[in-house]
Amino acid sequence: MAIQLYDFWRSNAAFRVRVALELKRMPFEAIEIDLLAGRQFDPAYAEVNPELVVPTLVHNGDRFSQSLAIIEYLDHLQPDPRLIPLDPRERAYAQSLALVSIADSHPLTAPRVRKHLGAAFDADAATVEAWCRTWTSEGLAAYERLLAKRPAAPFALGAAPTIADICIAGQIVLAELYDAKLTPFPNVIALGEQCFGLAAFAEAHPYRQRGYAIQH
Ligand SMILES: N[C@@H](CCC(=O)N[C@@H](CS)C(=O)NCC(=O)O)C(=O)O
Repeated sequence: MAIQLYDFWRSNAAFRVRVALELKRMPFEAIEIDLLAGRQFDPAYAEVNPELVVPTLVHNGDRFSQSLAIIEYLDHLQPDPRLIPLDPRERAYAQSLALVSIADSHPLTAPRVRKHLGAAFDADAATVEAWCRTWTSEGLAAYERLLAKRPAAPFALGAAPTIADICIAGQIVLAELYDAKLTPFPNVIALGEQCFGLAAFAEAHPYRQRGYAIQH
């Protein structure tokens, strides 16, 4: 089963897919698209993903984008462990947690947004960092309130990690990248310890990627 992943060490959306592939023990070839160097705008990559973002997953010649859709496809290919539950209520809950980061918080800190803040509003690097810290912290605060309502046991939906944990772990990674404080969010910290205690999460962390080692 040949899988390629257009990937970048710093990409939070790619992190989600890396964790899913690791949890499912599905080998893949990573192809780096250096977002910091603007390689997502290369015409060759526009052919691969017309949205000009990573990740893109290629399986047997078919291309898939959007981390949530990719993970649903991986659940179809390799249902064990399932990352998006089949039970309708649990499925809705898992996806509602996932979308706090995927749809509401993380997009506000994407490279295209950071670039636009500088180009259109003269925001300097420190202002852009502060912007990213604010929206990352807002996402973490939402997760903290949600986890207080339904405590993790030990993962968000129970015994095993799902898409919800992947996205909350991704939000923790964003906090590291933007130096956002985690201390106000004890439920998030506890869940993060469970997640990054697993090799699949630890291996997928941005700082463990080859591209990070090369650029630092
Ligand atoms: N909702 C998308 C997010 C895709 C996305 O925005 N990816 C970022 C990296 S995390 C990207 O490639 N951004 C390029 C840019 O903003 O120019 C997903 O979950 O896959």
